[in-house]
Amino acid sequence: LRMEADLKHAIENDKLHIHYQPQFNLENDVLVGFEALVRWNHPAEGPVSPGEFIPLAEETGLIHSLGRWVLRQVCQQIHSWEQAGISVVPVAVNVSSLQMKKNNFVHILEECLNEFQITAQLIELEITESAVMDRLEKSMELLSAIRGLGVKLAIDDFGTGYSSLSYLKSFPFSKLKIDRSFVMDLENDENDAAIITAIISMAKSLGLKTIAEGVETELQKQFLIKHGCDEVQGFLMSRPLPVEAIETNYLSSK
Ligand code: G
Ligand code: G
Ligand code: MN
Ligand code: NA
Repeated sequence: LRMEADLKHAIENDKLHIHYQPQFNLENDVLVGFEALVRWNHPAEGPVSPGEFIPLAEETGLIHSLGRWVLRQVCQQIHSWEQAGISVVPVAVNVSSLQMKKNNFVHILEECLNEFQITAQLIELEITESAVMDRLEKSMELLSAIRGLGVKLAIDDFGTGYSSLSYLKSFPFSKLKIDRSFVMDLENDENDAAIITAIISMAKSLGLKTIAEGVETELQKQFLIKHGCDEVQGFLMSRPLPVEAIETNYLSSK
């Protein structure tokens, strides 16, 4: 109860912040995007993991105001980079299935884009398989509306849910994120290696880009290159970093 009140306070008083994790093209190591990951430094408890406070936010309904805060924060950041003449890459934002279930989601998204005059192509939403598969018809409507704004869509944590390929094909996704759990054991587990190669070739035939997350070793990276994965994200390249470090290490003026 205490944590719930504290989280609410943090959302309402801009006490959360965002770390950005770089994403790279596997062919040429060029920076292609960032994933926005929310962080909470509790005044008494210290850093609380999103693995803890996102579920809390989902249980308490705070996920709607938190999700909106993250989206606004990211749009504001992109706006401020553009104002400063910095070359910007697209930023991927995680969306909870509960946010998608609220019927004002597209409106909130549109509002954020307008408020900060963001080119829609600079925002990508990461949506989990299960969020889509749970309610196919509603999802199709919603995802089409989002795509209609020009915002890109990626399937997060792919391989952990139960996606039907025929539906995957009909939804307007442009990217598929191969879940970290398959990448992790790639070197020791033949099944995981086989699953990854299958996902990549399936994605290719469906016209989807692939990004592997949780890449921690050079061997994993080489495996992904060999099998035609498009992009990578993981500790091998960079941890999620605060804005200042992102600006110093990855961004430059036009
Ligand atoms: O950042 P970290 O690696 O600890 O993230 C843990 C989990 O929290 C991941 O599943 C990630 O998708 C989720 N997460 C991080 N930031 C956000 C966010 O802004 N919104 C939602 N819904 N989930 C997030
Ligand atoms: O569910 P989602 O894919 O959004 O979760 C992203 C989470 O993965 C974040 O918590 C992020 O900090 C974490 N992460 C990113 N790269 C790596 C990595 O290379 N190794 C591990 N163990 N975690 C990672
Ligand atoms: Mn994600
Ligand atoms: Na993921």
